[in-house]
Amino acid sequence: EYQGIETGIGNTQYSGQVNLTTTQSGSSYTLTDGARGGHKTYNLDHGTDGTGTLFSQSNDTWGDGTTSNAATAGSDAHYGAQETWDFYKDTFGRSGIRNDGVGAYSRVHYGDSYVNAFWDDGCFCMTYGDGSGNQDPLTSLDVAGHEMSHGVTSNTAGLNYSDESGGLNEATSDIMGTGVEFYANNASDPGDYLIGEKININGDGTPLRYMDKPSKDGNSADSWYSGVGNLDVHYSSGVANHFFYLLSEGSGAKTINGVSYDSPTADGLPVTGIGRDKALQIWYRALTTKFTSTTDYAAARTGTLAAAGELYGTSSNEYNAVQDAWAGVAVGS
Ligand code: ASN
Ligand code: ZN
Ligand code: CA
Repeated sequence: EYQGIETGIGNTQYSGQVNLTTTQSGSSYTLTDGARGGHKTYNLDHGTDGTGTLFSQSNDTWGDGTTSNAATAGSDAHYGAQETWDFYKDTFGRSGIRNDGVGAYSRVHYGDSYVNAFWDDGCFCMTYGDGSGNQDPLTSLDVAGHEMSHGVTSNTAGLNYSDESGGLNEATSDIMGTGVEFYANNASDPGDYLIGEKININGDGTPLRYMDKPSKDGNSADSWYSGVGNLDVHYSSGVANHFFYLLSEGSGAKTINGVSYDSPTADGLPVTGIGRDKALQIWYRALTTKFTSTTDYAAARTGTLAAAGELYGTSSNEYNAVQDAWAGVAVGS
């Protein structure tokens, strides 16, 4: 029977109508991405273990943009995996989470009213809940990019998921998830420096996290202080998220894709941004060649400076901006 890689249509909840890479086997189509390591998307249908069933149907148009169609979340998850793969490949030349060309898999509709999404190194897979009450499914692009980036971190620096290294692990996922969102350049979900702005996780339409001024969430740290590593890793991440925003966009008020930001610095001094593309290159090089499991904020400063020096030279604007952005979050001298 015929077997081949196809381009289907996904009617997603968050990203509008998109192209999805699928596979045709005879008269059926599945959410199997033959162009990206065979990444598959499964329906757990409220289960909490195993893989459930691979999304499979007799035509190649998936979901209807609403939660009443199970394949809508499947479309968002498949799209998120596809864009995350392409982001890493096109931005860094990385081929999949382990850089070995092998795809992972996604599972949607995990459990009942589950308000989270997570990467699991054991199954080499990612999982999405449907949310609870008026919260929405956790299948947005930045969440997909965030979760898969935990796999990248595990396979590179291996940052321990506690203390300051845990904050750096979380921030790496927010930074790369944001990179994915900007990379996808989707009109329904344009790039921003907010995390989880689409999923109504707080029930009042506010995002989960803010990179320009992390304390806007009521919990995250804007800047380093002794003891910041005792915070939950999703709050100690604020220091590095703020660093990344400052390095990319600079301090002060700014509007990007219709979202307004304001990013005051800890030292009151201005930071001139070098653009997100260069900031991503610096962070990725540090993650993959400088950071280790025990890297803390002081070492992250040293590592990103070394990366910037190698990429742009130690007397470059980029190198100086890394210094200024860390000073802006009270890290280092
Ligand atoms: N969604 C959460 C995260 O990626 C899951 C966890 O607590 N690790 O941070
Ligand atoms: Zn995370
Ligand atoms: Ca976002």
